[in-house]
Amino acid sequence: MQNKLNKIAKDTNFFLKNFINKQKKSDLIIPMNYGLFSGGKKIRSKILIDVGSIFNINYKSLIIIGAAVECIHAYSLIHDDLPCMDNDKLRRGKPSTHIKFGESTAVLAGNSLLTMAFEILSYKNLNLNEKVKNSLINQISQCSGHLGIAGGQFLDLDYEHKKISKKKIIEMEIKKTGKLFSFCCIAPLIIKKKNKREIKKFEDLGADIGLLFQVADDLIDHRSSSLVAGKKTGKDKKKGKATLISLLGYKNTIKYAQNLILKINIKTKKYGLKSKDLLETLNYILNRNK
Ligand code: GRG
Repeated sequence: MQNKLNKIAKDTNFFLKNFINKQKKSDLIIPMNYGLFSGGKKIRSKILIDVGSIFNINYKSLIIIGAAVECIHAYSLIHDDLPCMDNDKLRRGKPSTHIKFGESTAVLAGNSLLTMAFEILSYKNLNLNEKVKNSLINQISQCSGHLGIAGGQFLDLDYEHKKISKKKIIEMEIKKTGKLFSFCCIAPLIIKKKNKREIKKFEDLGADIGLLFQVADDLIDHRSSSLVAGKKTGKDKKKGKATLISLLGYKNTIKYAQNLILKINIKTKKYGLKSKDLLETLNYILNRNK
């Protein structure tokens, strides 16, 4: 599994470096590169490639679409660490972007990575027809905006130090984290021009995977050390974050995550051997330590 992630990271970074190098230079390139290339597991790209392989999508196209996703993900991490959000000084074992370059630069580097995602999806070398590209841009925009990542982040901050129901915590985690996974799960079906019903099934699958990912992230915050995780741990409790652990307790949250994997396994059963890579990624997500 680690070899597969390393290959995806290498191919994605190769594409992104070339893409950025072809553009005119600016002072924001260094902080943007810092946020993009300071590590990162590339799990979202892996899910995109796993689902893409079920639908026989060309690897190069998936790497380019994944690069756009990684730009949005890097942007979300840069902004998440800002003092007005989660105020974290450490990310991927290194100083957060605003610690290294200052707050205003971090905000602008983040914004530039968001718009770069749209540039990548409309890139002429992405060998897809214009209608499909348009649809991908439309979907990734919806997943990132007020009904997706940004909206989920708002709820995450709003729920601090409040008693929040399980339903609302799940809804917040699906928006904050699940929506980008949903995009990764539906992009291959958009390319294959599948019908709305099938796309909805994969959107829901992505929400389950994203929820699993966020629950695993919360478990890491609860049990792991900063040295291993590469970011400050134990902070959810200190900040009064509304998580499933704060509501259900550690052991019940592990059970909840295991049930989620079972649910996803049932949903992907019909794809047989073709879903083997995806299932391998899910087990990695739950058992990772960073
Ligand atoms: C990005 C549209 C947009 C809005 C900004 C700040 C913000 C609003 C949203 C924050 C969303 C966020 C940080 C969610 C947490 C998701 C999460 C668990 C991130 C960690 O992902 P990993 O472990 O990171 O894949 P690596 O370092 O491996 O890339």
